[in-house]
Amino acid sequence: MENKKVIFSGIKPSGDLTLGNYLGAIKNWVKLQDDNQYDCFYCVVDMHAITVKQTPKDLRRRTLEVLAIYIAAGIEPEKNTLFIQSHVPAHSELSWVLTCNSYMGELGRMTQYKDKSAKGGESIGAGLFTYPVLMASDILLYQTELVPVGKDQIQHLELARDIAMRFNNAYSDTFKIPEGYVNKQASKIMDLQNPEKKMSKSDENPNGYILIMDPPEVIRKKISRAVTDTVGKVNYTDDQPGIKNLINIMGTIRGVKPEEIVEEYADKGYADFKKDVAEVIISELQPIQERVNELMSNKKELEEIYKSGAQKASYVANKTLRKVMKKVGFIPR
Ligand code: AQP
Repeated sequence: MENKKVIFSGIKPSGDLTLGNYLGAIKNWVKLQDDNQYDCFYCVVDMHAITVKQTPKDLRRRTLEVLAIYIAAGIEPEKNTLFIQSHVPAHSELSWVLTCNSYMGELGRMTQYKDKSAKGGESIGAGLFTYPVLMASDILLYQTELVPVGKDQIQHLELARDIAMRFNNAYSDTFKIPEGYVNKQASKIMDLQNPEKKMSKSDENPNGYILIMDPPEVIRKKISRAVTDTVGKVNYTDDQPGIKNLINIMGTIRGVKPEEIVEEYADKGYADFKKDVAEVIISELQPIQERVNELMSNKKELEEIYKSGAQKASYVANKTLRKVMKKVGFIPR
């Protein structure tokens, strides 16, 4: 345990999880666990979810469902620390200290803030602006070395690094400087209706995403409706972004390179290709869905997992927090 590198990652329960979350994040985590060289902390970041308005009942269900999906996808609670962010108060405590060590300018440059605030008009929550600092706190509390993320989160990770280095320079070495870990082929799964934009769980058009819990007939329908092009040939190129995205999806699930798929479908049309893509997704997701439903029907098992996870996480997080508080000049409790 002592010599293992620390990994931290999380997903916010702001909507039902998509295939993008699964292939860009969770599937990677499972692989990392099998490497057996890492000490992994996987969190359901419910405090991030409330940066946009949530219905409390849905947030409660989704928080547990995200945890159930982690476990169903193969992340073993015995080998990893699985917990809910709001159960470890150190996250919000460190976040305040780091907010006071961050600049308006750097936070204002975050693309996700710019995108989301552009849609928000007059009533943009301040949490949307400061959320990358909370994410930095999540990562830095565990002396994380590696953060498996999709491409969309790289900018936030860079910010976490900047904040950590600034703090270390001002107060002496406190935080490890984290690195990103991106799975190239699944780094950005795109929207099925608009393949120029990433697949997102909070999208208004449900045809743009596949949910991890979507039933087979819905998956078939969504894939058959996915936007393609008029070329009519399965090529892996930026000129055919819809097809490229479907190749990435199929390739990531099957663990094969895009070129192999292009070769396989050289003599086939889009209809055949799409049919197979749908079936590959369905066979990947079906066992996960069954296990999620099992876990959600008996919450006791989940409760034991998140409670013991929060205890383990708090122990590690509080060690870092105590150092930080001492260094900035707070009186020890
Ligand atoms: N389309 C995607 N392709 C690859 N990876 C993705 N991730 C999200 N979408 C894709 C990765 O999933 C992890 C958790 O993300 P998150 O839910 O905490 O935040 P997000 O990136 O903002 O995800 P969404 O689905 O777009 O949520 P909303 O719509 O609520 O903002 C991260 O590792 C992310 O890279």
